Amino acid sequence: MSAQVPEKLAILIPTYNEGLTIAQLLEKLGNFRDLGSYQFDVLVIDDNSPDGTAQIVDDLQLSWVKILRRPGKGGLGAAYRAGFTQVLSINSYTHVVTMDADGSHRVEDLPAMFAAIKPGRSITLGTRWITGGSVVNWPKSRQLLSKTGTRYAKFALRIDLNDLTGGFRIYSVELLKALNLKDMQATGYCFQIEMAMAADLAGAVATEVPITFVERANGVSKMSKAIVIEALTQTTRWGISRRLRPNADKLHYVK
Ligand SMILES: Nc1nc2c(ncn2[C@@H]2O[C@H](COP(=O)(O)OP(=O)(O)O)[C@@H](O)[C@H]2O)c(=O)[nH]1
Ligand SMILES: [Mg+2]
Repeated sequence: MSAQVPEKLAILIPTYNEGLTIAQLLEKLGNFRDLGSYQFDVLVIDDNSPDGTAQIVDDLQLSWVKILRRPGKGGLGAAYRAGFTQVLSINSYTHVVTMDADGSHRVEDLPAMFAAIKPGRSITLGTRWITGGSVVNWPKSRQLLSKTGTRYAKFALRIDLNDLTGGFRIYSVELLKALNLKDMQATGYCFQIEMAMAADLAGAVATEVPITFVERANGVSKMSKAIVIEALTQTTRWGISRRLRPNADKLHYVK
């Protein structure tokens, strides 16, 4: 299947206390946008960050950047679902990119990801754990957690992908419109696993692109024990439910 050039993209960036990192990322995206090869807008989804992230973004006064202000910290999954709903209500996008605000997902990797997009229902996954992919400055403990998490999800959900917890992705709008986003359950980071599973149930073509993940130089990680426990519990539940009731699962996630 040949690749599809994205016509108009929305880039979603969830933020919680990313005042130290977001301006730098938007500057890089702005330079990339100025090259003119791709048309995109950015939606920052901020959970009322106490460090004033939303105000910092506002003050930059970039016409191509909008902010979705949410009342309080509600988790990554909830933030992304709200972001998807907002960009899908604007009928001009063909693809939606998701990326972290802290610089871990490199703008330099976007062209290769764009080039890999397949037509129709598609998900393009920035992947650390394949040949050509790598991580920089990530503690061994986090590497182990990420690799183990993916391995477990791969086994539990029977999805043959190599980075199920990563958040650097491109979804076709065609795929997102086919999903029951409002019926998704994940609050935290296991949202990434749930979306990969839903894409699989919707018959999406999945393409893995090797990326270099660079650990943040500023700000702090929002990863927590609660997020890990939710991921473990939910993945186990989804795995059991996929085995016991595969059709019910499909009806739950796919319109
Ligand atoms: N809006 C919103 N963003 C979040 C929340 N939790 C994490 N994020 C964002 O999700 C991205 C990944 O979080 P990060 O702390 O870097 O996680 P790590 O890379 O796994 O250590 C960053 O852009 C965070 O600001 C949340 O509850 N709400
Ligand atoms: Mg990070």
